[in-house]
Amino acid sequence: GQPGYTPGKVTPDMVQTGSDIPKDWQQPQEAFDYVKKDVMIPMRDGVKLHTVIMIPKGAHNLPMLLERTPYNASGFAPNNSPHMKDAVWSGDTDWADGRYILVWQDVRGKYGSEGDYVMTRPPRGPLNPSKTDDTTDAWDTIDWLVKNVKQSNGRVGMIGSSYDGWTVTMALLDPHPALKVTAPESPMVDGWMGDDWFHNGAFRLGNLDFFVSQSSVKGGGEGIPREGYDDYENFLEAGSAGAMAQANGLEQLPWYNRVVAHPAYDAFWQLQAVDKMVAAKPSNVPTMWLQGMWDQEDIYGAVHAWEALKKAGYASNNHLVIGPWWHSQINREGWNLGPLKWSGDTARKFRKNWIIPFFDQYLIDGAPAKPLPQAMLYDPQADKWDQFADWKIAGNQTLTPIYLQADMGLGFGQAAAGSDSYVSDPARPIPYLARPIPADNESRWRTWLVQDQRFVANRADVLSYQTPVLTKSVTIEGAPIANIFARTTGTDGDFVVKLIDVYPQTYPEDPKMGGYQLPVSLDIFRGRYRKSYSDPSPIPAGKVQQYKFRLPTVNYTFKPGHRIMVQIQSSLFPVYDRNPQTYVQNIFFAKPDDYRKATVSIEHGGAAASAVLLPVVDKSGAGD
Ligand code: PG9
Repeated sequence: GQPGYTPGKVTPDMVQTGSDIPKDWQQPQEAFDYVKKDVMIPMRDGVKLHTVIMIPKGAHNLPMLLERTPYNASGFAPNNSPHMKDAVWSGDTDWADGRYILVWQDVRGKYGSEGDYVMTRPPRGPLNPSKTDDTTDAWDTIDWLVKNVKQSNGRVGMIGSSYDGWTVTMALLDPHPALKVTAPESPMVDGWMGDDWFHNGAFRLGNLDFFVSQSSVKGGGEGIPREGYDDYENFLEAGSAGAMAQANGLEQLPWYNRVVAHPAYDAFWQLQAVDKMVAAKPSNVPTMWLQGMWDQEDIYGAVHAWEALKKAGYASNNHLVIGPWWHSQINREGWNLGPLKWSGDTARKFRKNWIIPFFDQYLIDGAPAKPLPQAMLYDPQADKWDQFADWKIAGNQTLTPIYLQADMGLGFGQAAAGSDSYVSDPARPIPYLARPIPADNESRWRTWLVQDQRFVANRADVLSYQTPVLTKSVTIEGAPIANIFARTTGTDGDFVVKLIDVYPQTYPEDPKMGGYQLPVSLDIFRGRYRKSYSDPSPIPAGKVQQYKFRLPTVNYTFKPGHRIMVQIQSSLFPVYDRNPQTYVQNIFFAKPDDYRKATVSIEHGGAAASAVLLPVVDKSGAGD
């Protein structure tokens, strides 16, 4: 049988009268190779910002790497490990090698920090009457750090991607003398022109989720609940962006209300364009401006800030880097971008071989010099980095038009006048990914810019012009410019232009890529802004108009055996809200009746020779 037992007596040690939680629990620290501190750093107005500091044990005379974030400073060291390398998130592993003190700070009003949160808070001035902004907060933080972190050598570097790249950029407007080097990675620089919120005036619908998750609560919030699995259907049924927002309570959010009150590029946007601000107050801090070539969120910022600084005469301390990456992939693994495979982990190698040595040289005594070329851009077809001693800013390049021609041809020669038409129907917008498009599919969102475009090839409202098979390579270095002449029967309309590399039908190096239509550079333009970004005007129905806009900067070679394609369409949904194609005051609030079909005619040849102006370089000589 089973063993029995003797009924026991209750002794005093069995009884707990107080709390099982001690007043002051101390984790034994012997095994830890670092000390982690949570501090509240006072700003000049008394508001305290929550800051996490990780100091390698026994450290002295070490530099500090600072990241200022709205995304929860504590989350950057999420793992309960006694080893600093394992305790930090993977993007910081390579920095946690005992040579740096790591510092993450919650921006004002988010997570553990006091004060009010304002979305990408504008600098002190007309849009911000207070005495603080992210420039003063960075200054005050660095001042406190160098005075209070005794293990430091008094030097600070700042890094961070996206919003955190924006905070780096704001620090550069009045850098504390201890700030010796920075790397804004995919920084948000101009939210209307081409970073997160809009591209050339077309609103990016996914922001509605961001607005809610970011500004409905102090900590981490949720996005908008979805009715169904396919976001194409969800947004189509909702109607306008404003209708989707209203149905989900966004009018409670001050930032949402400011955005929808300013659909055009008025002073609200002009006065927070960071590229203009850094050029007006250029700093001498050595800076690496970095972004992805297929950056699906902030493809505009780094390159425009860098160009503005080069134009202002500050190219010697400002460097441009464009890697073969999706947004913020620099801090993740970079073996591939969707189907494009690289010969190694391009992100980690770049962090280890370039970013860290670049920082070391300014922050660590005796570190070897690490001169950076003016620009480094990945060459995706050659699968290697190119270095440029003089990367040309837009406007200083020689542009070679590649013209739309009859019979859906494309070529460097002008063609006879003609046009091609399609019916653009807002009730059937062109998807940006093959449907269904689930709201939370991160990997498809990250790779949509390299999506094979054959999924739309057979739509009657997508025009695809292509060259014959190339016999010689065509290399472009810089920003292509779309220069489209078109008529529409509507009074407003969007134009999406895609520059595409069409792979050979058979591609033995990677058979799955046979016939692949790879977007090299693409963007959207909202027709009402064709004459002025700040003063939109209706499109005169039936009259040829010019739509000229810059596409994202690339370093790309179309190889022999490939073709170049230019694709044109009038919607890209639901990345971008639909243009009703009837001129209304504010597209956020377009009514169901405003959405009408329009016949769009794209002109070619003659006086209306639609083209994409390509920054072609002759690579037959040695070159960079
Ligand atoms: N792209 C995001 C963002 C940056 C700046 C403002 C708002 C959003 C990000 O990844 O942080």
